[in-house]
Amino acid sequence: MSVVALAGGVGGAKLAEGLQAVLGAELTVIVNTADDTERHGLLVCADHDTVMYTLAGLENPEFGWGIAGDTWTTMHALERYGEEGWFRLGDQDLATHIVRTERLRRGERLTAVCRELQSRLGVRAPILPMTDDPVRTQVRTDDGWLDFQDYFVRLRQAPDVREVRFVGIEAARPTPEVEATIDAATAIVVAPSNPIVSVGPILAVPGIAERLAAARARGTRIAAVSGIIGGKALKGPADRMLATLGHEPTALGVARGYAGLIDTFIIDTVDAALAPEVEALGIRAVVADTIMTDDDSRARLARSVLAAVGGA
Ligand code: FO1
Repeated sequence: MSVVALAGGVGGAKLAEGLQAVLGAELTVIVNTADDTERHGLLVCADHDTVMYTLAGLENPEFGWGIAGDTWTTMHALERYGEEGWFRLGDQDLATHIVRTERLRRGERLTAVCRELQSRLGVRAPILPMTDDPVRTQVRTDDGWLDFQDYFVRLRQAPDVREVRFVGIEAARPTPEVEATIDAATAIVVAPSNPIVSVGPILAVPGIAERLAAARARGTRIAAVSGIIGGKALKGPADRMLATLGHEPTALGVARGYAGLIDTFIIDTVDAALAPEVEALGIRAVVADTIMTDDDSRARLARSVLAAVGGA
């Protein structure tokens, strides 16, 4: 087995953890890097780090991001110097960004640096940045364009999103590791991450969608899990974002966005009535309990997903 998961932040990390529990190193996660941000001179790879800490069993259960039990001493000291403190970096988390930034400055590739961090934390499944090139999500609100973390953290996702762009995407290239992993995949799983700003950037890296299509043409199954349940995102702004961008804020709306890419769509039991409309898109609908509250439910959903892609 060589299963590839495409993932963004917290929802993606939870399913990735369930998949890692079942598959170990037979899983590779390709993560969004368009949420990355520079803070206090350091590169923060938000989605990579959320997935890495989760797969290492270190994640902060209260937030879903950051490290459990982390402290904020350096953050408070930075604020004393007048630095902005709305994007909170814990003391242990800061060590990750210091090491990453230092090694990038020495000329190492982002992928190599991330792989080294993962291995130091004992993560079994490789986590690959979608690209080594800088890509940054920006959202247009009624007040103009904002950097993603400005919208997401500073403004707490309050403004309506009218448009989304991925700055730098045209020049970005998938890494050789991402290309080889997709080419060797026996199954591909799109995690229940925000389809627009978490999965969207991965699919927008020139060459990745074409590679996924080539894998599917060779018979590799591609399934996606809906992150929208009963018309609501479990976490984050995906439901409101879908609506203000002109999509239906339901699992069906997500399925429509993935039509042509996936062959199977996993919807929650509360959305079972949407199955015929999903199937009318030419996508097989699988109904499962998709809410992940603990390790057991993460592994259970992982097994349902693997069964749906013929991998279990
Ligand atoms: N999310 C927040 O809501 N508030 C924060 O202060 C915050 C800090 C942070 C630091 C490091 C990191 O890796 C992630 C962090 N996140 C924070 C999460 C992040 O903004 C989002 O979860 C993702 O970008 C959305 O997928």
